[in-house]
Amino acid sequence: MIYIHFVCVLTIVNAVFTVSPGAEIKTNDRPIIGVLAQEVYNPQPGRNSYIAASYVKFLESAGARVVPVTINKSEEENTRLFKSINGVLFPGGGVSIETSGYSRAAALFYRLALEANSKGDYFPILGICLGFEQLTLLTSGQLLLSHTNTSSISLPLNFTDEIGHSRLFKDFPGDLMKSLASESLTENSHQWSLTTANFTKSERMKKFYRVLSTNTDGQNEFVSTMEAYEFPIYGTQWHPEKNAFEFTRPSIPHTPSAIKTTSYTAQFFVNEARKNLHTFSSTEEEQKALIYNYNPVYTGTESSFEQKYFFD
Ligand SMILES: *[C@@H]1O[C@H](CO)[C@@H](O)[C@H](O)[C@H]1NC(C)=O
Ligand SMILES: *[C@@H]1O[C@H](CO)[C@@H](O)[C@H](O)[C@H]1NC(C)=O
Ligand SMILES: *[C@@H]1O[C@H](CO)[C@@H](O)[C@H](O)[C@H]1NC(C)=O
Ligand SMILES: CC(=O)N[C@H]1CO[C@H](CO)[C@@H](O)[C@@H]1O
Repeated sequence: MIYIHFVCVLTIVNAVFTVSPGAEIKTNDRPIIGVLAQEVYNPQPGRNSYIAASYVKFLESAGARVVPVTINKSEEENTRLFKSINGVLFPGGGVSIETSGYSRAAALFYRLALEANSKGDYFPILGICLGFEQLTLLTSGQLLLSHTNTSSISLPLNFTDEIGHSRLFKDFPGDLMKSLASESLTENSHQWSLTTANFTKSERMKKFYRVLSTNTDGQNEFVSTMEAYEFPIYGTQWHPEKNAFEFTRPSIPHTPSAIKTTSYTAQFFVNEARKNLHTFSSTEEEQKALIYNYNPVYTGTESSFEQKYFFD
């Protein structure tokens, strides 16, 4: 391994002291990951918030189970949930990154993750699209986003010189990296972007994140993939989950390399969650929290998501 995360080093050191020499370092092979819900446009009884099912399938496909983080949970409830789960995903969507229930939950999980990781309790976060934008606000404390012409377009990734240090892409096969750099395998569905110029203006962003790839809408270059230097925090402005699980838009690629992009991104993030050892206090509490208590609804005829989970 060329690069070891410093928090990861702390975890390994702890493990070395608690297991006999030569024994396997403890990992969690039953990871449970929280996915943030967000407000719907037209609330109805029982349908105040939703999670697009593609994010759930994305995580499940790599061996994780999912717990929904619904928007009405109190800070106490979410703090308790944080101590029970092994990572959190901030999905894409269309709510405010300043005032929504989604943004409140994201801010709490982000703060708790920084605290936990600083103490050697490895807790990963993946922000996708809106989740990437949310991470940008949480880290910089500023509204750095610019309008871009990037709704429904798939693009190749323009990898930066930093790619050799990347943790996120480290286990991607070489031929897939070549395809990612030359073929349009990453679907973009956003109207706001973090331009490279605005990233560079923010000292906090520059200190915190390594930029792994950029893209352009023809006018402005924007950051499309970033990972924190010292925390297991990752952001993609593109949608790794859509390639395998969403078919509603012609811009979503489904070639074999596109599907591998979904798989390797999911495996990377779920493997990060395997380094976290949080557990629910009882099997009953775990069972009650899992997304298996809800049924996805077919929404592909009326929305850009094939299936959604709805919540109160
Ligand atoms: C980010 O870029 C936009 C231009 O797209 C600009 O209006 C805005 O002020 C920039 N934000 C910062 C903090 O520089
Ligand atoms: C936006 O980008 C598309 C290509 O993805 C292009 O056809 C269209 O003209 C662009 N629109 C503007 C306003 O630049
Ligand atoms: C890729 O990024 C470099 C700078 O990092 C830039 O010079 C080049 O034009 C970009 N290519 C594309 C296709 O955006
Ligand atoms: C039970 C409850 O408090 N429901 C609220 C959850 O949040 C949505 C959106 O903010 C409200 O509309 C519900 O009333």
